[in-house]
Order: sequence, then C-alpha cells, then structure tokens
Amino acid sequence: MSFFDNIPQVKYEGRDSKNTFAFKYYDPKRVILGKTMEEHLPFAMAWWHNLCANGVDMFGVGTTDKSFGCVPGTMEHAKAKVDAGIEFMQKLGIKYYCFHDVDIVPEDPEDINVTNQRLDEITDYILEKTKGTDIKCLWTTCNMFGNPRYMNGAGSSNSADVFCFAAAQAKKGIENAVKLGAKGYVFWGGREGYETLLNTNMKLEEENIARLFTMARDYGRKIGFTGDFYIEPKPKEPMKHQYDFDAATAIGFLRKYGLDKDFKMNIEANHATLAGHTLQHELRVCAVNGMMGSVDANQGDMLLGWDTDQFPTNVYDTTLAMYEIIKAGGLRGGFNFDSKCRRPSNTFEDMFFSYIAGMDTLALGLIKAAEIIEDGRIDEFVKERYASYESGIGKRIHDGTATMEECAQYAAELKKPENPGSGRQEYLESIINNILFRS
Ligand code: XUL
Ligand code: CO
Repeated sequence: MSFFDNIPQVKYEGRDSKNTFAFKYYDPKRVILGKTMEEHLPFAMAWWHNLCANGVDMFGVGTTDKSFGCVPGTMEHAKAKVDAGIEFMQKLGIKYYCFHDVDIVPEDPEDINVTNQRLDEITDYILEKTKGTDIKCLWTTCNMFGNPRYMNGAGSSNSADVFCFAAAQAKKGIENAVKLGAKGYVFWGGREGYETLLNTNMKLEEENIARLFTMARDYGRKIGFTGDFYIEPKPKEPMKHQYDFDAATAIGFLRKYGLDKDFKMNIEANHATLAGHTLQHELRVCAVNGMMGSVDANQGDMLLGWDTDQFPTNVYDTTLAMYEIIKAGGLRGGFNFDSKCRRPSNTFEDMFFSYIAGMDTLALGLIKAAEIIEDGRIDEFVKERYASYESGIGKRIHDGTATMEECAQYAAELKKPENPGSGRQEYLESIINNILFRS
C-alpha cells in the first residue's frame, strides 16, 4: 500500500533548481571537512508530528487527514502509519525515526498490559518492514505527560502509584530501544515541574526524578542498552516551571546524582529560545561540558514566544548551530525534526516541502559553518583575544599554579591594567554576513 504516489523521489539538484521536490543544498554524498553531508546530518522523522498530528490546536479541530485510510485508534491505523512513515522516509532519503510509545500504538485506557502487547506487535511490524532498508531508530521515548495520571508529573508526581506507571512506561521504552537498535532513549520532562510552590516539595520531586533516571540507567545497562540516555531541557510549557530548565541546569543535576556518564543532552532549538537562550548557546554549553548528544531541530517565532515547533528555515541560526556541532566533533545522535507543518499547510505535499526546507536549511548551515571554520578569521580573533593566558602570569593562572597573593602582587606592580581590547562584535558579525551572502 502506498500513500504518496504523486510525490517523486526527492534528490539533490543544486541551488538553481526550481523543482519543488528537489534538495537545493542537501547533497548526501558531498564531502565537507572530511565527512559526507549525510554523516554530518543524521536526519530523523518525528513520528508524532509527521504521522499523528493533524493540525488540532486549542482553538480548532484538525485540518489534515492522517487516517491513512483507516479508523484512528486501531492497530490497523498504527500499521498504516508505519507503512506511510517508511515510504515518506525513503522518498526523502531519511535514515532515522523517533517516537513516543503512544505515537506508534493507541494506549489502552484501562490496562497497561494491553498497551505493552500492542507495542510488541507494532515493533515486530516495524522491524519486519524496515528489514533490508537502511532505516533505523534514532531514539525512543515515552509520553509521560499526556495521560491525566501525569497531571502532577511523572517521576516528580506526588503519587507513588503514578511514579510506578512512569517507571513501567520507561522500562518498556528502553526495551524497545534495544529491540530496534536505537542510539538513544529520551526523557523530556514535560510535567516534571510545578504550577505553584505552595503545594510542591521540590526536594522530594527532584530526588525522585533522579531515582527514576537511575533506575532507567541501571535497567538499561542490565538488558544491554549501550546507547545514550538523553535529557531534553525545556524551561516551561506545559508547566509554569520545569526542572530541566536548560542545558546548564540539566547537566548540573546529572552531575549531582552521578548520571553524567550515561546521559547526554537532546537540545531542542525552540526550547532554547523559551529559556531565553539561542540554540548556539545551548550547544556551546553541551560542547564545553562533553554533553553533546542529539538535536531536536525546529525554530520558534520571536513574536509568539511559545513552543511553535516550526521547521527550521533560518540559515543564520542553523549556521551558528552547525558551527558549534562541527567544532564539538559532531553529534552522537542525530537531527530529529521535532517540527510540524503550520496548521494551514495541510496537504501531504506540505509534509514533504517542510522536510525539504528543514533538511536544506541545516545542509546550508553546514556548508556555511564549514566555510566560517575554513575562513579562520573568527577562530583567529578569539585565540588572540585570550592570548594573555598563554604566557607569564596569565599562563600560571591558566595552569592553576598562580596564588591570590601572586595575582595581587602583580596588580600592585602594574598599578593599572591595560585596556583589555575591543570585542569587535560588529566586525565579527560582518564576517558572518560576508560568508553567508557572498555568491
Ligand atoms: C515537547 C517536545 C517533545 C519531546 C519528546 O516540547 O519537544 O516532543 O521532544 O517528548
Ligand atoms: Co522535542
């Protein structure tokens, strides 16, 4: 059964092509800085937005038909989504997919055992259908925020019964990661936070989240999961405050509980901006802490200020993100498009146009980031800016051998420091423009 008969195989045609179903920049086999573009950019399809979301929002019903000829909520529909997803990925040359448990099967409202049986059946089906293809699972995750039982959190719930359901779901999610050969298992703590401190035992909630992560780590390693666990930081939405606020907060938390060797970050662009950061900032925090894991690729809207999950089309942002990623030696995971078509972009063609736009925007970002690195002016400026730490007192501070008395003595002899030098921000920004917009 095929669903996208009228859509051709999407191939690279180059920047002058006007073919709507062609890549203008993503040329999978092109080598950039010693690696092919597809090695730099392991793209993944997000099951939930692409195969499940139909445009429903708080103000209106769906605008896109994602029934794929079946009755939603049935296993027949779940299987049709697998077929549609594989066809979609193959037409675009996407090698990975990501899902929440409830994206791939309907959850039984009464009995978790029934849901788990359905998960066994659908993961068998996915394995059967992807056999002989190069399509693999990037990461699995569990929806521990949608069901009413999670209204007060999952690991952070006030209810121990609910904690156990979160543990049970995550256990199955990790087993599915092993079964499908996934590179990772993601924790996004949508409800792991609070609405008001007046009813919240923050200490217990945070400790319980750490207990859940520790159980997951220990169980995963016991059953042979060798991939990474990922935290996906987000400061707010749906909760007023979420404990995994941003990368720095999540990394500090993991270190406190001895989980930083097994966990890395899954950074989402629109979550970064909600935290008041840029995607580049969040990636830099990961890079300097050895926590670069995976990326949920999307962008927000500066004027809206919530998690709009738009496909990335801003080349300036993807260039600076790719600059960080290349310098950190690449991603351990991949680029999952946690992005959805706008509600009025409601045709199957739009699903393809959106992925083509997102993949091309990251590909162009990669090309431009490599040019910035090869150009060398930015790196050279930064190196020079910190040159005072390469010799003399600066070197001793850097090496950790200088004492406070020695620094004070040095200052006393100098009487007054030299001007530390211009930051040259505008000059540096003009270099980026020059590289982005030269023909
Ligand atoms: C929500 C979000 C999630 C996670 C997986 O903002 O990003 O879809 O990526 O649960
Ligand atoms: Co996400």
